[in-house]
Amino acid sequence: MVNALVLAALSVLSTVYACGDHDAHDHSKRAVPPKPLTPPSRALEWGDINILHTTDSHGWLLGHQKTSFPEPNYSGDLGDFSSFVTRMKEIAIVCLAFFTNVCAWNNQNDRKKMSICYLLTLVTCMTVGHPSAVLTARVTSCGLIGTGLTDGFPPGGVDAHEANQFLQQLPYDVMAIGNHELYIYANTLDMHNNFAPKLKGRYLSSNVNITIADKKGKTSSVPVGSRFAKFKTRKGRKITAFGVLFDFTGNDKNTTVQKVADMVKEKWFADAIREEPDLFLLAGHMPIARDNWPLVFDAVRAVHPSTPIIILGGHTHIRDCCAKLDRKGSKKNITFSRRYLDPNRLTYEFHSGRAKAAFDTFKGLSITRGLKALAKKFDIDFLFGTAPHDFTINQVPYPSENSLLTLFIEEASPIATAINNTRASIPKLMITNSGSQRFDIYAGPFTKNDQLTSSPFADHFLFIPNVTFSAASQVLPALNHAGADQRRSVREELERREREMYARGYVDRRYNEWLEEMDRRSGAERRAAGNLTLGYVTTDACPGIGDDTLHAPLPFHSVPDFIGSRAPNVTADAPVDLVFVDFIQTQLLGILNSVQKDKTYAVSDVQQYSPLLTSEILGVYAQQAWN
Ligand SMILES: *[C@@H]1O[C@H](CO)[C@@H](O)[C@H](O)[C@H]1NC(C)=O
Ligand SMILES: *[C@@H]1O[C@H](CO)[C@@H](O)[C@H](O)[C@H]1NC(C)=O
Ligand SMILES: *[C@@H]1O[C@H](CO)[C@@H](O)[C@H](O)[C@H]1NC(C)=O
Ligand SMILES: *[C@@H]1O[C@H](CO)[C@@H](O)[C@H](O)[C@H]1NC(C)=O
Ligand SMILES: *[C@@H]1O[C@H](CO)[C@@H](O)[C@H](O)[C@H]1NC(C)=O
Ligand SMILES: *[C@@H]1O[C@H](CO)[C@@H](O)[C@H](O)[C@H]1NC(C)=O
Ligand SMILES: *[C@@H]1O[C@H](CO)[C@@H](O)[C@H](O)[C@H]1NC(C)=O
Ligand SMILES: CC(=O)N[C@H]1CO[C@H](CO)[C@@H](O)[C@@H]1O
Repeated sequence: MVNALVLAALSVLSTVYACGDHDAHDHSKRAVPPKPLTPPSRALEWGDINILHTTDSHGWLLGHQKTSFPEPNYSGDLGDFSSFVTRMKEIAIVCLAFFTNVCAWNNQNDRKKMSICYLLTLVTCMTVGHPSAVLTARVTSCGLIGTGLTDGFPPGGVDAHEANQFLQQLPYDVMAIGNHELYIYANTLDMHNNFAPKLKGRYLSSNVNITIADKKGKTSSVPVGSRFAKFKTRKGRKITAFGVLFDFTGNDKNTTVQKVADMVKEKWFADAIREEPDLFLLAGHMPIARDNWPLVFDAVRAVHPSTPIIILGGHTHIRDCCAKLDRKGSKKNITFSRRYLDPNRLTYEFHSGRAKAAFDTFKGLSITRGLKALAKKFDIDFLFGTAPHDFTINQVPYPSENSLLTLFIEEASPIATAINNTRASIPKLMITNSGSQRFDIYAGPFTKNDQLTSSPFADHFLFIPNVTFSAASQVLPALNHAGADQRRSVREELERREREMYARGYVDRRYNEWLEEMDRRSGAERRAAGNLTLGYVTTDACPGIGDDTLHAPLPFHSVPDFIGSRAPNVTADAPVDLVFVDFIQTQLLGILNSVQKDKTYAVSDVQQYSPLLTSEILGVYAQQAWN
C-alpha cells in the first residue's frame, strides 16, 4: 500500500494572516493561535510505503502568522514540519529498532532468549502495524511571490539563498525543481552551485539545464541538479525517481527547459527506466490534472506494464488526486490512499502522538530559531502602520470597503502617487490589473513582509496627459470587455495572455477556479451549519474524503481583470491624466485609440507618472493613513 500525505500548498495566493499578539516585531508567539484550531478528523492510514509530500511552500517557511481565519490553519513553520518528519519516521522505525536494541542489551549471552525476544518484538510491531519507511518528497518553488524570508534579501543578495540553508536540513529523499528557480539566472546558478550538492543527488531537474562556464570560459549546458535518482528505502525497496517541470517558458537566458514530450524520448530517460524498481516516483512541478504527466506515465508504462507508479504534482496550489491513469488496472494488488494535512502544529501533534515539548526536536527548534533570526536580519517586520480591518481579494465583493482591490486602486494608489508629485492636483483616472494584488491584508500590523507578500510586482505607473475625461472613462470598461466592439478581441487577447501567463508560471486562474468551485458546491450550507471552521474543502477523483480536517469553504467572489480609481468630478470634455501600469501599456493604447478618434496615441505620448513602484504603494499609503 502506498500512502501519500500531502501538506497542502501553503496557500500563497489567497488567504490571509497577522501576528497573534499584535506585535509585529515578534514571531515567537507563532504556533499559539488565539482561536482554538480544529483537530484532524481521524488517524492516518499507514501503508508499506508512506510519503510525506510538500509543494509550493514558496517563502512561507515561518508559516502563516496572522490571526484572521483561516490563516492559523497554516501556521506551522519549517521547524515544526522538521519535527513532524522526524516523529513520523520514528513511528515507522522505532518499534523494531528500539526493541531490537532492548533484546540485544538484555540477552547478550543467551541466543535463545534473544531469538524469542526478537520474535515477540516482531509480532508486537506487526500488530501495532507501522512497518515502513517514510519518504519525503518536495516539489519545490522558492523565490518570487513568496515572503520576505526569500524575497526580502538585501541588495547584492540572491533570492532564497539564505532560506535554503534551512530547507536543506530536512531529510527530503527527493526534491524537484520549480519555475521560480528559473526566472533569474543568478538564482538558478545558486541552486546548481550551492543547493543541489547539499541534496546529494536528490535535487532533481530531469528536463531543466543551466549553461555554465568553466575556468577557461568554455560554456556547457548541464542539469541544474540530477536528472533522476535511484535509491532504496530503509526496508530495501528500490525506487527510481524523476523531477519534472511543466513546459515553462518564462525562464531566464542560459537556462533550458526541455519540453516534457521531448524529455521522454531521450536516451538517458530510456536507460534510466530500463531496470525495474519496486516503485517509480514521478515528482514534479506540474499539476496532476490538465498537464503533461500522462506523457511521462505512458513512457514508463510502455516498458513496465505493471510496476507501481506514483505521481506527486504541484504548481497550481490546489489539493488534487486522481488514480485513473492505469485504465486496465494493475495486475499487482496494490492499494493507495492520500490525505491532505493542514500544516499546523495541532495537525502534527495529533498524528505524531506527541504534544508540546515532547513533539519538538532539537533540529526543529533550531530551524525555527534560525528562520526568526533571518527575519530579523532582513528587517521584514519593519512596521508601516496598522491595518484597521481585513482587506481581501476574493472573500468580499469588488468594489467594497473590505476589498483589497478597492483599497489599492481607489485609496492607496491615488494617495501614495500624489506625494511629491507636481501633477497631484490634475484630475486623473488610474487603472491596473487586478492580478497585481496577490495576497490579502489582515487586520493588525502591516509590515514590509506583508507589503512584499500582497504586492510583489515592481511595475511603474505611467500616464498620458490631456486625455478627455469622456475618452478616459471608456477605457476601463473596454478593457474589461464591457464594450460590445472590443468584446471578442479583448476576450481573445485575455485568453491568449492567460495561456502565455500559465506557461510563464502564473497560476491564479486555476487556483481561483478551485476556490470558486468549492464555495459554489457547498459553501453556503457548510458555513450555515456553524459547526465547521473555515478552510479548504477538497473534491478530487480519489475515493473517500481527502481533507484531514473538515472545513467550510471561504466565500468566493470573482473580480474583474482590470480595476480603476473613482472618476474625478469633471465635465466630459475636461482633460485628465490617464494613469496605468506599464504592464498593460500595449493593450491600453489600442483601446484608447478605439474609444476616441480625436488623436492617435502612441508610446511617445506616454510618460512616467511617479517614481514609486507598484510594490511600494501599500507601504507608503500605510505610513500616511494607518499611523
Ligand atoms: C550565457 O552564459 C555565458 C557563459 O557564462 C555568457 O558568456 C553569456 O554572455 C551568457 N548569455 C547571456 C545571454 O546572458
Ligand atoms: C542538458 O545537459 C546535458 C549534459 O550536459 C546535455 O547532454 C543535454 O543535451 C542538455 N539538455 C538540454 C535540453 O539542453
Ligand atoms: C487484493 O486486496 C484486497 C483488499 O486487501 C483483498 O480483498 C483481495 O483478496 C486481494 N486480491 C488478491 C488477488 O490478492
Ligand atoms: C517626498 O519628498 C520628501 C522630501 O524630499 C522625502 O523625504 C520623501 O521621502 C518623499 N516621499 C515620497 C513618497 O517620495
Ligand atoms: C496639455 O494640453 C495643453 C493645451 O491643451 C498644453 O498647454 C499642455 O502642454 C499639455 N500638457 C501636456 C503635459 O502635454
Ligand atoms: C455539522 O452539522 C451538520 C448538520 O447539522 C451535520 O450533518 C454534520 O455531521 C456536522 N459535522 C460535523 C463535523 O460535526
Ligand atoms: C461636482 O462639481 C460640481 C461643480 O463644481 C459641484 O457642484 C458638485 O457638488 C460636485 N459633486 C460632487 C459629488 O462633489
Ligand atoms: C483546522 C483549523 O485549524 N481550523 C482553524 C482555521 O482558522 C480558524 C480561524 O482561526 C479557526 O477557527 C479554525 O479552527
